[in-house]
Amino acid sequence: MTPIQSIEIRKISLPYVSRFETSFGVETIKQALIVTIKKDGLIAYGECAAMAGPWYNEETIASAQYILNQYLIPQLFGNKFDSPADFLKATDGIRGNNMAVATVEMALWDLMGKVTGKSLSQLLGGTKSKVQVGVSVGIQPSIDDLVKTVTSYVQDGYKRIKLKIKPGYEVEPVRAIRETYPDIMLQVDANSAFSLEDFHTFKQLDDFKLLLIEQPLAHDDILDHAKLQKQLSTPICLDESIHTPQDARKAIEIDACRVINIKPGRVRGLQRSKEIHDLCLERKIPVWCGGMLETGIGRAFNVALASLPGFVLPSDISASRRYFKRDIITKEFELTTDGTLEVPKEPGIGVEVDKQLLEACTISREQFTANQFPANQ
Ligand code: OSB
Ligand code: MG
Repeated sequence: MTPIQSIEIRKISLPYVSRFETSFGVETIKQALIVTIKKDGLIAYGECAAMAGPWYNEETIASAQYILNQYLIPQLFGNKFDSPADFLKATDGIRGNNMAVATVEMALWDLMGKVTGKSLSQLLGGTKSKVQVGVSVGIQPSIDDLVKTVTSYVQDGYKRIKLKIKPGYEVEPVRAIRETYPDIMLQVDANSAFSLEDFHTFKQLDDFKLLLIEQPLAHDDILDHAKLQKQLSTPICLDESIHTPQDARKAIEIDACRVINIKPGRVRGLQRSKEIHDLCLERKIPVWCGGMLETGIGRAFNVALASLPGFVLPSDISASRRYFKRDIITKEFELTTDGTLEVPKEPGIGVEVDKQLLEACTISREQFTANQFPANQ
């Protein structure tokens, strides 16, 4: 590959259409890093999944920015990587910081798609032209509000609903939605807010025909999840606890989960996402693609990933308008009548970035060029 011309990291800020409350806090504005890599007249994009603060995992926008500036960008200019896999290999010495690494790894996948004229789905071995999706519903001020919110999503055409739960807000919300929608695909996500002492709550949730219970216990635990899974018939799905294919293997081996949520940012990018997918397919563990309330750029990567055959459960990838008044891509993701999103067919991420809007929501930027790293040339 010829060398990279320039890299830009911008911080963006884009208000959500509605507040999003989870067991760890409330989000009202999407803040993210968008990376652009220029090479041979092509522009490739990456979106960092880290949140503003270390609530979901240990990374933050600022920590990712630091790792990008200090380690990843110098490495990019120092090497002529032929593939995202080469880049990933070169980051072996960097422990953790998966979301920072994934930002560049994914931009390199976009670049590879644009260089070869192939869509991301094609490059990854996707088999589906549309992907089944659901909506993740934040904690609501009251059960009434919850029923109204869920109803509006059901009317939009969503076929699977995920309810965020926290201690004191679990059984009643689930009961209310089950009573209103006896047959809808329903699941819950605790974002690690409970412990084994809350066993009784999970025993109650076990009676509501839930598709799965996502990350009920600690973010760094798999042992207690295995203890809980043994006593529940509802599958446990791990999100926060899985950072690597090895984590996935260990969790499956001790039966800590029967489903895995794959988020490319959390697991260091698309290569590792695919490895976890392949492992789960082999072990007959269903997977689905999680979301981090991404902009259309991050969403395009998630949709491509979800087109792989093992993604048999609906993913947390909703239409653009569920998140933003106006998404930063020219053709927004829209929900089809069968509750799916179409997989882009154009090269790379297959969506065009609305440069004007991207510019308008940019609050700071840094530009890097090869001649800033003379030691690497
Ligand atoms: O746990 O899945 C999660 C958003 C931010 C952080 C963590 C999670 C989520 C979601 C949103 O559930 C899913 C989406 O992007 O629509
Ligand atoms: Mg989750």
